[in-house]
Amino acid sequence: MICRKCGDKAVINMRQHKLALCKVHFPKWIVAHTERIINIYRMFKQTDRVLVAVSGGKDSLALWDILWRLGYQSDGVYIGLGIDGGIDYSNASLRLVEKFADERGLTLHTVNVQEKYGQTVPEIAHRSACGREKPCSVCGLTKRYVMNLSAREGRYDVLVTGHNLDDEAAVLLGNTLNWRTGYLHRQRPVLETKQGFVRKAKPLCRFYEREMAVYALLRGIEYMQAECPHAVGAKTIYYKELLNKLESDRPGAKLSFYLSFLQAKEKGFFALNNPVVNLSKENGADGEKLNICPSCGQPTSVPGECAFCRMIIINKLDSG
Ligand code: Q46
Ligand code: ZN
Ligand code: ZN
Repeated sequence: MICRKCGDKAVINMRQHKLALCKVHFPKWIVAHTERIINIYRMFKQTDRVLVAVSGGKDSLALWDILWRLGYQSDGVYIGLGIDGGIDYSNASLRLVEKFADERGLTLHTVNVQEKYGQTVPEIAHRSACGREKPCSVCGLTKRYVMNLSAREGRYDVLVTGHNLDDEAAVLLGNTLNWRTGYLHRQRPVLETKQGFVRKAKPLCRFYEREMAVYALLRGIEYMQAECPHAVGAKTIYYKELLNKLESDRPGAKLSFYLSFLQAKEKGFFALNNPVVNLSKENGADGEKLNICPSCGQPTSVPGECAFCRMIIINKLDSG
């Protein structure tokens, strides 16, 4: 297998694009293709201030590296969730993110959930009914809340995350299997800014996970190889395995599943006249009137304290 651009030995064959590239041309292609994706979906402009949510994993660090190479004004935010799992997961991830930012002279903001809100995410989850078994729903709520707050406080124009095609296709499969039309309506590469919710974008949404792994390797990016200990048994992992089986029989199936979905949305499928659209809370459903949380000033779909503040207040009462 040889590189289509120079004829050298290829390091990757992207069968969905019928494109094999070498160790020099593949990273360059990733950077250029990311810029195309940013422009196709009008995610942000060169003059925008971009905040990258970095976890220490390959995708978010690769994304930050790409944006830095493209010359975007990008800072990072790392959220210390306080997950240990026997491998000091959160602290080890933070060290890798700090090293990455130092090496490139980039600005990193860190938010330690325990220091700021009094408890780690597993501790909050342990006390709240919804998180007794797994802390993931508490974790997701906390991350969305802190990311939005950090982007607003820092006056960033857009918040970007490292979700790749495998992530997006797995979420899409889960939502389709259950016909969660509200979530299908909201699943997009860009969520516009709205009443206190910062604009969000996913510039890696058309890259396969394995492409980002090869990119990180070729760029020498040190990332957290271990999965979060709480990810074991997650439904999205199962959906990813199913999609990988499909992909190995039909190269390109994953990409076409996702892109056909986006095209269908452009044609008006999953449009607003669906009464269950309000099921999706991310950035608030379109047309939904948002309220302001009296405790923290962040937007919320229900009157009174937002879901995050309610969770923290109830936990403090329980532990006090
Ligand atoms: S970090 Fe948090 Fe994930 Fe760990 S606790 Fe679950 S949601 S698995 S992306
Ligand atoms: Zn080449
Ligand atoms: Zn609040």
